[in-house]
Amino acid sequence: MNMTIATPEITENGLGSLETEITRHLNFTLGHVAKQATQDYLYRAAAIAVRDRLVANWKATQKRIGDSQSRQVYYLSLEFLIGRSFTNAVANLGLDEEMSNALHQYGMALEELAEQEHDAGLGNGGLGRLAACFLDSCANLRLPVVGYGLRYEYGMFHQRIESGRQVEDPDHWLRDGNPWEIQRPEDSRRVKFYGRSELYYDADGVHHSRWVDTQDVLAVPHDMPIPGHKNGTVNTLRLWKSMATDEFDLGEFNAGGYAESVAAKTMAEQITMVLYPNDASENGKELRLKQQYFLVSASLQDVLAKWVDKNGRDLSKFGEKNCFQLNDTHPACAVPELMRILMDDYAMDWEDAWGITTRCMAYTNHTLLPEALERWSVSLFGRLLPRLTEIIFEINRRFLREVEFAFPKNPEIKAELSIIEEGHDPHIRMAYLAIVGSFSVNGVAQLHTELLKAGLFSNFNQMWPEKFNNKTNGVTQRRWLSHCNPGLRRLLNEAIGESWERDLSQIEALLPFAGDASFRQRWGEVKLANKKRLANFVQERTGIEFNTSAIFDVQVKRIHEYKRQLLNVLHAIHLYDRVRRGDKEGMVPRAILIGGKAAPGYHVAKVIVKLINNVAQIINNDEAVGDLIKLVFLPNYNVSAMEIICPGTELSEQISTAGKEASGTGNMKFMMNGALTIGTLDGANIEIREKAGPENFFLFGLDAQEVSKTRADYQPDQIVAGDPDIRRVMELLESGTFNIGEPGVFDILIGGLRNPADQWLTLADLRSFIEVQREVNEAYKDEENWNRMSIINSATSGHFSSDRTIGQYASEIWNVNPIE
Ligand code: 26Q
Repeated sequence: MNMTIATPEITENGLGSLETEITRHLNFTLGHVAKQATQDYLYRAAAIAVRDRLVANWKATQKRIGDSQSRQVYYLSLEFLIGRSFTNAVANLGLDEEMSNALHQYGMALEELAEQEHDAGLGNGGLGRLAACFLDSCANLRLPVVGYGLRYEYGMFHQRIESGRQVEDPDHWLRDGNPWEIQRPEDSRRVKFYGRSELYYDADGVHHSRWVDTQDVLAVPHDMPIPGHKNGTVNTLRLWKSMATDEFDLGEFNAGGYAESVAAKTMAEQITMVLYPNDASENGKELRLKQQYFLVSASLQDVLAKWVDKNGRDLSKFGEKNCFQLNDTHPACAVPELMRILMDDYAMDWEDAWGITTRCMAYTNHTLLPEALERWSVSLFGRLLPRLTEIIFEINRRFLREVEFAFPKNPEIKAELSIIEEGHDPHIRMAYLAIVGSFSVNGVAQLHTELLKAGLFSNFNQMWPEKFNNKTNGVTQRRWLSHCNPGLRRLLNEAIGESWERDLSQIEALLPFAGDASFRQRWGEVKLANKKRLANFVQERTGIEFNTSAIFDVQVKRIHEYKRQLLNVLHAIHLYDRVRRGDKEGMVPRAILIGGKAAPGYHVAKVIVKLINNVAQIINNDEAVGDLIKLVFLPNYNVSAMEIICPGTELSEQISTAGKEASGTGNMKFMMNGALTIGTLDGANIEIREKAGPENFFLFGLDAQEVSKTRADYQPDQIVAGDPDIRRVMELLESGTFNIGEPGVFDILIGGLRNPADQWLTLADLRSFIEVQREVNEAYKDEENWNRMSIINSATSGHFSSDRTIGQYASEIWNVNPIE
């Protein structure tokens, strides 16, 4: 190894060159012999060296924000699906070259070292990744936004496939330490649980409530730096870890002996132990509610304590100077919790407290599935959070008076709109609580917002139309184009300059190049290189070889019935059936990739995973098929996998039942990287098609209105009987071709497809899907035109940058400006 260690040169921030600093951290911080550094130690030393560079900017950013009189924003989320941080930080600091050179001294390439980092998988899917993209954009736009979340010891589970079935393993991502976090015990907060609420009179004879006999848990913050792109800004993501208080063992837990009471601390420490892996259904577990309240209470106390440090106990301007964005209803306890703190800890009266609360809370909804709306049983809630429950009942009492006034002729509406769903086991409707307590309620794509206003929340929209607004999602082009697709980045920079990295609307300048034959060819070469990279990745993970001249046809997302991975499999079976019948004239080879995790308790989703694997097994091993069709289920789809997948994808499958996918964000990542979309008129697909132009988008299936109408009289058996292609697909499925020796394993899926009450109308869209897939096949043969369409998709993706989305949150909801 070439070990010329540079002479220590001190830069203006007091740090030596990266090379010097890496060596120093290897020797002193990590106590290692630098010359024998393993990849793992080298990664850690390099990461700490980068973190040191961030710290100066981090402090300066905090100071600038503190000195400004700006409103501050807090993004409250149970999930931040960050992925890796190393390359992101290096690129944002403009250190790529210096880092590459420094690592070269150790015989290591930057990309290779970056592989050492474990993904921070602190989220399920779209909602969690959106939070991470938003933080990136806030830092890029220099906005005073802090993320608040939980520091789960175990993130999203690791998925393995065994005999075609999903197996979950815990993800202990912190095992080797986390170089990106700084623990700040001095900012710890105390969070109360259980106990009871009691009334008392103060010295002036005024009565108040207080929450007593509680079991308290400590919240210890761990801060992660969120760097902006070459702009000196470093914002903060503050993640709370739960710890037992010192007196914890003195409570009711010391009935046993000393050792038993120390061991009882685990109750407190469990709160942030693990991320719940459900992404679309409420589960009503007490631990989940503890997590939600723990996040909310610690974060609100944190903000208030800092306010009091700076401004004293005058809270009259608190509402005007602070804003909390609630990422779905998961942190909706923030509404009653802020009321509690203002009234019980700061002796404010109800009206003033309510005025402040409703000035600073804003709620984002991410779902159209009624079964996914969070509800908590009043009895569970009341036991865990008695004082909050009282406050929620009072919020509801006052709200229902307003309802009565707004709808005098409709007495039933009170029960419909009540925050408390009555019945023998009453429940709290968290979405209603969030709407009543917020000044803004937004959906995440145009269609989604319209459907919310007309459907789930129509009565609220009638009462308060001014609250409702749309913020179509976006993704950060810095991770999802610049970082993950260096080949395309270089081509773009050469053609149109670098400004798109900070402002994606500039990518429109690419449009004229769609007409340039030599550019199209280079575009195609970059795509081919990315397909090779993806094919290698697939081969390493699954052993299956993709033919790089095949259409790379990809569907990666959580497994859910409404996302219709099943429809995709039915199409694969149809292609297989055609090949077996010898009907393969003009068929272009296809490499179909499907990936995603099923919630461990979601039985049907797990059977879908099994079906994909079994069908793949048959198709991939049939000699008659050869290279014409390959089908792969890619295990453990996550952020880092997507960074390899989306640059190599040519066809992006966005095939949900119309009216069910709130937005989708994978669709945007694929578009930026030049994939064409095959999709329904659902979520942000509609806006993608509008921007790209209908001629550059493969549309199929029923729209949301037609879906509603079709449900009334849906007869899937007739569809099967009347369509020979579909009949053969169902025959293959029903004859057990894909489950030899495993009788009945797919009955639940077959029964669903043939059920007139099938919510997802899979067979209703299959014919149209097959037709449009044929158009894809034909279009792909015209390589020039395919590349032209691909360029147009990238060139018109500017709207789907999270910078645009965050710009709209800042001006239309938060009322904040960049800190200069
Ligand atoms: C709720 C209660 C208990 C346990 C877990 C949950 C839970 C956790 C995560 C419920 C839902 C989620 C995640 C939802 C989600 O990711 N929704 C997606 O949000 C994206 C960003 O807005 C949209 O693009 C997708 O359309 C939407 O499905």
